[in-house]
Amino acid sequence: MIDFYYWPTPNGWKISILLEELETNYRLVPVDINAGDQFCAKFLKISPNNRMPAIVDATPPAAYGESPLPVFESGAIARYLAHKHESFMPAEPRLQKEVDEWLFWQIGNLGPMGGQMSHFVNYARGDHAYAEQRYRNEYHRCLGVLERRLTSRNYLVGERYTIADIVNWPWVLIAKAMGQPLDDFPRVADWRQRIKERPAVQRGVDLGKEWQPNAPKTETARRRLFHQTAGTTGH
Ligand SMILES: N[C@@H](CCC(=O)N[C@@H](CS)C(=O)NCC(=O)O)C(=O)O
Repeated sequence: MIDFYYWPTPNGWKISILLEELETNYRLVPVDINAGDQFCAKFLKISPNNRMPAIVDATPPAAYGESPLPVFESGAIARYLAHKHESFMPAEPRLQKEVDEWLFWQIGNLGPMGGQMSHFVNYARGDHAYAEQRYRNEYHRCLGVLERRLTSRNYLVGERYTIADIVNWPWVLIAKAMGQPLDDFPRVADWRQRIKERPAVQRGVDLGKEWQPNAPKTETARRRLFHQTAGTTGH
């Protein structure tokens, strides 16, 4: 059984979608990031960067030893689960290398740029025109990178739906809501729609939506989420 530490955000959806695609059993452990759950000592032992998603696999493959296996960072979790289940990861080393490229690209580019854009578009108070434009441009640039990649293929790697698509997709799902219509990126728009139609993807995105996972409402919550330092604590 896998314990899945989760809150319904694009980074959380990467793993809720993958778990649903794998049709594997998991136990959901909500990590309310607006309430400060990510700073609880028990969670920090699993995910030292105070970020979800994370998992603990009580029954890892024998090569990992018998004790429960914690994994943090969505890219590491996706690779671990794909290898464990031998799914959504091609067998060919050359294609595995390409999956890794697009997975690391998401973690280092689309995710952080989209995340900062979301911060300045949705949450920052006051006027931050330079920062907002900077991240809008970077997000737009990243969508252009995806558009070029998808020009001659339906999925990011090898004509098959892999974890490279699964980790990138949630950060494209939210494009329109962040004020970035996909008109400039027709191949990305088609890819987004193709993946959105998968029942497991819909189940993954719906997971926990009844928790009202909206932006922090109190000043304390805003400070905890948006003004973090090494000294920030939870509840
Ligand atoms: N690089 C990390 C990013 C995870 C991340 O940023 N998670 C956010 C929610 S989308 C979070 O847990 N935030 C809690 C906080 O900021 O304290 C991953 O891909 O797993």
